[in-house]
Amino acid sequence: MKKLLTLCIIYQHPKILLGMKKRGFGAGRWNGFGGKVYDGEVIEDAAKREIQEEMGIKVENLDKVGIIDFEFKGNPEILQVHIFKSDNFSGEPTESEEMKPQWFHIDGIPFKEMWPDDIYWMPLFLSGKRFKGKFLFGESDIILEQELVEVKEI
Ligand code: 6U4
Repeated sequence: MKKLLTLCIIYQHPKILLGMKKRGFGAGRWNGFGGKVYDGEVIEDAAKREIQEEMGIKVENLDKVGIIDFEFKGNPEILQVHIFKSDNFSGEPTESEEMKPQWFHIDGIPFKEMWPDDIYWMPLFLSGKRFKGKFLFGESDIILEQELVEVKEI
């Protein structure tokens, strides 16, 4: 079974906007903004909706830059995360019940407090590349297997 998720990172060079996830899946980690895609919802619309819900801003120009499949050993469910980039938005990033937004300089991205896969694909993200990948996590979210390739189109 495959579950579709979105993940959006606002990138205004030299800073990216991340959020501290306060509850739910990935709580306690800095992450991009996003969540589940509803049945019948266009993936990009789901990303916009989550950004609005999680920090009260509106984004228009989302660029899809990556797709990564995540699997947890012993669990047949695949989380397919569609990763988007945006360089502008309207409104003021505001803390919600789910996320606390914060800007980070790209030389100070808090990888130790992020999902362990982020350190692998973030350099591709920051250099404007597109990518596809697959990560298998074991206990304590240790990476057991990974594949990551740059692609021309997504
Ligand atoms: P609700 O329904 O709000 O309780 P929640 O458990 O908060 O859901 P969800 O599904 O809304 O979580 O969002 C999970 C978020 O985490 C999505 O933006 C995708 C992102 N995500 C999941 N696995 C990730 C991973 N390995 N690396 C990463 N982001 C990941 O950088």
